[in-house]
Amino acid sequence: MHRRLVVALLLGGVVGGAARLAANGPAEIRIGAKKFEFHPHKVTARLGQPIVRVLTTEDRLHGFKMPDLGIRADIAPGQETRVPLTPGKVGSFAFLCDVFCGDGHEDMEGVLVVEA
Ligand SMILES: [Cu+2]
Repeated sequence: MHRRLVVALLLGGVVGGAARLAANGPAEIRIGAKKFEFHPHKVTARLGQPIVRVLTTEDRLHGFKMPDLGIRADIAPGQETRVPLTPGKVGSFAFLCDVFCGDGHEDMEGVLVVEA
């Protein structure tokens, strides 16, 4: 009798946890791109907590590259580019535009800070 109650409580906990995860989902971090900046250019995330970068552009095609994490994507006008990530290590990770977009292209960069 007692044992059945414990099992029921455990199952209830698991189901409840799954529902909460589904309801919340990964945190969305919106990053806009335009000549020649990302805004915000500094974003933060927590170690082990899933995020989705939602990338948009206000003017033309840009790129989104994170060399340290092996991530790259296009940011095209009129679209949202969704880039999921579950940070696996603490630190600062640069992102940059890798589609030449004009004279200030080389300065178009930002940083993702992953905190413990
Ligand atoms: Cu560029």
